Amino acid sequence: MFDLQHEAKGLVSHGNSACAGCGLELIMRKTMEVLGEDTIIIIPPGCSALFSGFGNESGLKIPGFQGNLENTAACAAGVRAALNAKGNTETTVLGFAGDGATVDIGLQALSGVWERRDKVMYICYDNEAYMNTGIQGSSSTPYYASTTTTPSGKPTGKKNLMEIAMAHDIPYAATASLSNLNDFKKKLKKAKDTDGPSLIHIQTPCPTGWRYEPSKSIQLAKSAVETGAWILYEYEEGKITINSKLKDLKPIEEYIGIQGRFKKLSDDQKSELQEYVSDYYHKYVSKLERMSVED
Ligand SMILES: Cc1ncc(C[n+]2csc(CCOP(=O)(O)OP(=O)(O)O)c2C)c(N)n1
Ligand code: SF4
Ligand SMILES: [Mg+2]
Repeated sequence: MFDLQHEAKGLVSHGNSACAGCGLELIMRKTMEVLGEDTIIIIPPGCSALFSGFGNESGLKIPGFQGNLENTAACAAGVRAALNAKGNTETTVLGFAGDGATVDIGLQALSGVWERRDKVMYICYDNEAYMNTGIQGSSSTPYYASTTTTPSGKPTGKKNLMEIAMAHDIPYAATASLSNLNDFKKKLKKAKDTDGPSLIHIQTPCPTGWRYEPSKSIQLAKSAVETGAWILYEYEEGKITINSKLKDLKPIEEYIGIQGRFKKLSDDQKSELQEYVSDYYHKYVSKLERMSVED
């Protein structure tokens, strides 16, 4: 799957303690491949801290540090301001945070960066729960997914991070999927080159938290897109492009059937989830299309 020669020279260590099959590790490798070594990374606590490291060891060959769960964006803004003061507007400053650190606990700091137009790139890797501390539900956990705090299935849907970014009218925001690495890399490049704040929100299959066989991560990322559970689109200087406009959605069973987090659902609940996902997909895509026509 990888160009091994390139990987050998890569910026991510080959030894790290991510679980087998972890989607996050592949996201980190692709991110570093595109951004390169002139990058400073801010990582909060969470599974991504497996890469910022412990003590004086790090899994990344770039400068960076681990902040707190609530202040990734604020730390990144501070680094940006210091670089700017030294006349360096080129180095990429990257906040790289999980869903809990983004849509729940760090949202206020992120809103500040977006409102001030700080040139900070932000990636939210969304494994749809607080995984590192034991799979607690976050506001990005999807409808009916079981977590340790929603054992019989989350009664509400995901908070829409892209809508929040678009409400701030930031210059570049996009969703991405591990099932399309070329699309992901293209979006990383655009986000890096944006003169102002940029966001990539990427769904992150997590074998441990979603409870599936580790070899199925890419298959799951693909089914999430094909069933309409994860929608690919970009918001670029106010213009919307839908990258996963589908005529027919695949049945949600293809996505949820191999994940333990949905295994307790009754047939009625599965039908309800099917209706919820299809409805959301069609209504949301129509809304995005209306927004792009109005531009
Ligand atoms: C304010 C605060 N609350 C709780 C914690 C404990 N904590 C550390 S990592 C973590 C999980 C973070 O979840 P997420 O951002 O989704 O990243 P993931 O672990 O899923 O990769 C939590 C709750 C903390 N460090 N700070
Ligand atoms: S818990 Fe999930 S996201 Fe965290 S390292 Fe394991 S597979 Fe990756
Ligand atoms: Mg998470």
